[in-house]
Amino acid sequence: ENTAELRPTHPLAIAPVVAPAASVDGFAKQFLQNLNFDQGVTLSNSDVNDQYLALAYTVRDYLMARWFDDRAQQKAQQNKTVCYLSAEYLLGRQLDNNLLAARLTDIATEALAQCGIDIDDLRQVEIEPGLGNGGLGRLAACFIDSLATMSIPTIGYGIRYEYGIFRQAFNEGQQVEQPDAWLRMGSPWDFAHPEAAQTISFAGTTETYDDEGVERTRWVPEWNVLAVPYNMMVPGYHNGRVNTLRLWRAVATNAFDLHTFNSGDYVESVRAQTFAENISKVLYPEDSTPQGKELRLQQQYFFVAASIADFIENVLPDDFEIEKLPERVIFQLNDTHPVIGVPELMRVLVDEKKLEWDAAWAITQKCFAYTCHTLLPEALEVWSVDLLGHLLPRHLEIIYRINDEFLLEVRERFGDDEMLIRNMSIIGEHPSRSVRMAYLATVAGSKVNGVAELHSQLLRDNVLKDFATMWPDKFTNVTNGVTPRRFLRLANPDLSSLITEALGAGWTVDLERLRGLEALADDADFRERFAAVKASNKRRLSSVLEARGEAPLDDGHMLDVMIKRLHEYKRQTLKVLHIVSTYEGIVSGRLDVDEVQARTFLFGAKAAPGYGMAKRIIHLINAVGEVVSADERVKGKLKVVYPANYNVTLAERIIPAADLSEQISLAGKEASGTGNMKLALNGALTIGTDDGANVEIRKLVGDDNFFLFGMSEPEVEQLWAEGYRPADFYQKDERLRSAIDLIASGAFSGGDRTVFEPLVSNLLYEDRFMALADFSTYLDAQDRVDAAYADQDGWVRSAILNVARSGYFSSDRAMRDYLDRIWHATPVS
Ligand code: NTF
Repeated sequence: ENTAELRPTHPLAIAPVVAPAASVDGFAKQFLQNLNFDQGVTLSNSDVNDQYLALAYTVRDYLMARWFDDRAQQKAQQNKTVCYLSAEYLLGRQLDNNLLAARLTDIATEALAQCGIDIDDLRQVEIEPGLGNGGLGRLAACFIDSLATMSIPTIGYGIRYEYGIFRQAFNEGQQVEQPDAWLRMGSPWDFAHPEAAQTISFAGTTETYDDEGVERTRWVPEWNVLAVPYNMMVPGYHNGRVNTLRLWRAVATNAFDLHTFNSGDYVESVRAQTFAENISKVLYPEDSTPQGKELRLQQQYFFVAASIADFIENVLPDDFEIEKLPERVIFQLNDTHPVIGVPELMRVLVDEKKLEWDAAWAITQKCFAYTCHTLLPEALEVWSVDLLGHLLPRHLEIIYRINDEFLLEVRERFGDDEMLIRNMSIIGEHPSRSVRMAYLATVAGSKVNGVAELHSQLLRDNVLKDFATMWPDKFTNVTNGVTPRRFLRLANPDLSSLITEALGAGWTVDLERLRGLEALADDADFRERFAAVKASNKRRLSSVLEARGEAPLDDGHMLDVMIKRLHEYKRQTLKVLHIVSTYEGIVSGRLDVDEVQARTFLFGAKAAPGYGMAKRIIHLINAVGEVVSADERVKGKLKVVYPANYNVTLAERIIPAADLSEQISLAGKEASGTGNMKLALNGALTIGTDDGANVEIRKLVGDDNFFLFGMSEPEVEQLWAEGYRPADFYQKDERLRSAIDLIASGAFSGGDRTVFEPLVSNLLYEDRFMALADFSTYLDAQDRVDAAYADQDGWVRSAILNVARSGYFSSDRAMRDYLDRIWHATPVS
């Protein structure tokens, strides 16, 4: 690559790029060199951040040659590339992952030890890039890991937010948000490429013009911004492959102020440039509830337009025939956030490449596929026509034409059924004119997939029913998966060693091999060792919590975890009602405290800053925790732990320690869940509803090793249809009444009844997610949990079976499914 346009004569300049020697000495030498020449310090003058950065640079150095090779190969070969378009990548820390992928962990540990440095101290320094909210962003990160490990040419495209998901703190039990300045101490894992910047335009008008006898349309934008790519390495596990994650940062163009702010006020016009740079400033912290803000649409168009242009201009060869685009790329739309890419590709093909509309549309339809990640109506993005037309006037015209032609097709198929036409139109009329992005994606995509079997079924039956009738073959399912490298091999080293000892090392890339553990569930010696690993993971978590100023975990407690975004549909409140009910039972004498199974309830959850009810629930959890954990009548049997700022790094410590996994969403609301998979894979037993991927987990691990409760999705539908009155359940169930009354009485708010009143009345009179309806079966299921836990041998056996039967939930399998059903791309050798 170095020699492409230059004519070097120096022998070193002609030689291929090589990695440093893969030895302790080679590593130490490179590390010290990076410390000296990149950080500008000697070892004795360096601090821990210098050392961390030099270590990161060193790991990079080992991956670099492979990265060059893989990019050159991508350009040279005519392989189809998966372009994963995602507004979020919740990556987690990079150091350990990259050390593992490059087989450098032991070498680096020893080399640093010889420099007098404990690598563990450096691990702690890394601030994780939190460029995502929750499941959707973490899924994208798992997928690119698997694609690299499977040698699939992939580019992950996204946004390099300057501030990722906010840092959560608690002030008197209430969430406060702080900015996440993750770049402050340096960002050793990415490479800026300002020379490869794309200019991205906004607003203005459109006009028609005569192009040698052909009438064409062009967009005359009003302002623009530079999209500067930052490349990150995505190394495959032990296969030498290094793919690229390309994240775009917004930088003002020089022309910006001259064009729009030509006021003669130099200082003001320079200041105004920062307007454009706001585009990549901050991740929107809403999970599943888009706000329809203009800046967000700017972000979406910004990264998608830059990505499409980048692929066409820089990845495809110069003489590429654009008609063949579908042979070379699939743009996978991670939810509706990148869907504006559909009219953008049409604009590029029709306005710039001057293709006929029909030809352009045929290409576009083959180049996109759409993954839907939700069922909540409020999570389906819509953009007001006014806003979209103002920001992207040409795209709105294109969307209108796509819609006109689509609705003609609907009429041809189904006749002039005006109701149906209105329901299927990409443009919604009520409450105001808007573009329904999920519909646009469905019309444009070659395939539409849900993320778990139940979810995909409900998409076909409800949310996108008419589209599924029209195009049954367009719809498919790919159940989510998680990367076993990060969430088992790295997060749970002791269990990994135990598994490798039993089965060999191949499971890391072939997770179905975990089936081999089934036989060992009946082996008392193996059970003992498995239990010892769980106990040691709990101790490790306990020290992590202590270091954060939390109370340590008590021995003998079942660790009962609920870790996920705070959302009403996920029903953290139902979990709180269980805790309060148990507490109330002890205090009132209904339960004998000496008979109660000791439990630590661990929560991890952030709430969207503008989501009032979710924040109240956080407050309630903390308030209940404070009272329950301190009440002597409980004799330390119930503890609530809620560490602030739950993130990937903390998840990696909690998951291996968990005994019980709470997956208690109302059936039909959680599209899939992925925390459920990570916990089962690490030997936690699930208590859960028949929702999302829980359904598949239960089928695989077996009913004996899973605690099912609650209404099924059809039962939920039926209860709604009959008219749901939560207060009836309150009246009927004494345990429920006592628990709610206790909260309402002010017992957790210093006697102040007003604090949780909105929460209580919401439960009693609205309860959209039917927590009260599922309360009694939930408590029954928790009784079954206690009984099962009392038989430790049986519990450990079930935990082993959970691990053994969770291989299906590897993101490698999910990638195989995408490849077979949607992408049809093949690995490179
Ligand atoms: C989430 N969706 C779903 O709520 C989870 O059930 C699922 O596991 C993940 O996606 C990954 O598929 C969203 O965050 C969003 F934004 F689509 F609503």
